[in-house]
Amino acid sequence: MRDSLDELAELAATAGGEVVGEGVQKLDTPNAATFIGKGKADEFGTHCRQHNVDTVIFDDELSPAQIRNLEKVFNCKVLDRTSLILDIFARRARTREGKLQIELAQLQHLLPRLTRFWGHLSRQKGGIGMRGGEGETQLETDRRRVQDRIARIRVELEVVRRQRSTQRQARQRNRWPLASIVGYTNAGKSTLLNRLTGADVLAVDKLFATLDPTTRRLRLPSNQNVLLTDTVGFIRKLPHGLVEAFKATLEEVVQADLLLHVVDVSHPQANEQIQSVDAVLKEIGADGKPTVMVFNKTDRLNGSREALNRLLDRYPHGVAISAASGDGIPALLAELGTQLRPAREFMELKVPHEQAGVIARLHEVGQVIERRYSGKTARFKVRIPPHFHHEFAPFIVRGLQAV
Ligand SMILES: Nc1nc2c(ncn2[C@@H]2O[C@H](COP(=O)(O)OP(=O)(O)OP(=O)(O)O)[C@@H](O)[C@H]2O)c(=O)[nH]1
Ligand SMILES: [Mg+2]
Repeated sequence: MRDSLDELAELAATAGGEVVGEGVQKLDTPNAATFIGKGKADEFGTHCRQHNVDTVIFDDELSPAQIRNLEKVFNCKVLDRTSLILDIFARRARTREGKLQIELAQLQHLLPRLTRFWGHLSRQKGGIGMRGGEGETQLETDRRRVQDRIARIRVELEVVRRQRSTQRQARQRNRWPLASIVGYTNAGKSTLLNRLTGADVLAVDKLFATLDPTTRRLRLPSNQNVLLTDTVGFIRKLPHGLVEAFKATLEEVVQADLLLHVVDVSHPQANEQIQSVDAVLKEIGADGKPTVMVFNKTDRLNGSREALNRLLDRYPHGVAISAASGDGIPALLAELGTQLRPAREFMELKVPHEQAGVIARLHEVGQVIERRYSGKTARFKVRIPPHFHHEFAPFIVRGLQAV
């Protein structure tokens, strides 16, 4: 409860709010009309008036009726956790696709509220919540127009997605294995991608710094190539609409051959964050994939490695690193190589020297373990992914055991 509230405060700050107070109430069942009890609501109302509060945010999802009733008592805007997360996403989205997806999720979240209380919602201006451009005008329109907009976004998204899938198909012709970096927001995913590939992805101490996926090629010391994608961070109680909206980003995760699950081990809630990430992975159908657990930020442990050791007991193949300092990166690369290896065939090839293209291709897609030149041909012992088999079939001397 405490940590969830701390996180909510951090989310509010991320959305540009200043937190001036907070409160908790234990109830067996939420009050149907006001979520919290009447007395507590009045108490909050007084506090709001005294401190000129303009927004109250609840760490749960509220019904449209609860929001309306609470706004009457507080005499200020009331948001739930879902609207707050949507708001942050709306501020961060950069690509056309990202923007469309978030607007869609926001409109869908607002629609039931618009249906009955749009007059009330139209009062909302500025601050945290729906904002800017299309969003603000939507609040002043009727339900019909919101629905029309939703329909138009769906069509546009379909077009953008088709383009993306063409790009993906082009990449798949290359058939390098795909690895996705997943993890709780702020765990250090982008820092890791930057560290491993020299990418230039924004990595800052903010929740949801990354929304749009970035993919870079990583060449392992074992000469294996892998396409590494940095993805949107996960969070507990991720609004369901957002999971839907981010299917495109998360498609990279669903298609991945391997997941790197980055955990901030210096965070007191590391275990809960792992569970939240696993829950989202399950929800999008990406559970059960080969996964390398990456225990990040070891530089912040200050000698107290107890929590880390417990995690390493639980995940024996986990790797402890500091993406910031580079500590443990060689071990991580080795583990990635091991995890990807089963997807490779070991074979011996004989290629005439004049087939320079074939030799170049071999180095590009395969891992050359041994090379010998004799007369007109070059002999290679290589490990290549099975789907390249046909390209080199004419040159195979013998297939060795898969290792
Ligand atoms: N001390 C320390 N800080 C780190 C390490 N890795 C990342 N950070 C910091 O943690 C913060 C978040 O890092 P990001 O790489 O943006 O995290 P992310 O997982 O991509 O976060 P989102 O995209 O917001 O979900 C940044 O301030 C990083 O500098 C690490 O190994 N050690
Ligand atoms: Mg990031």
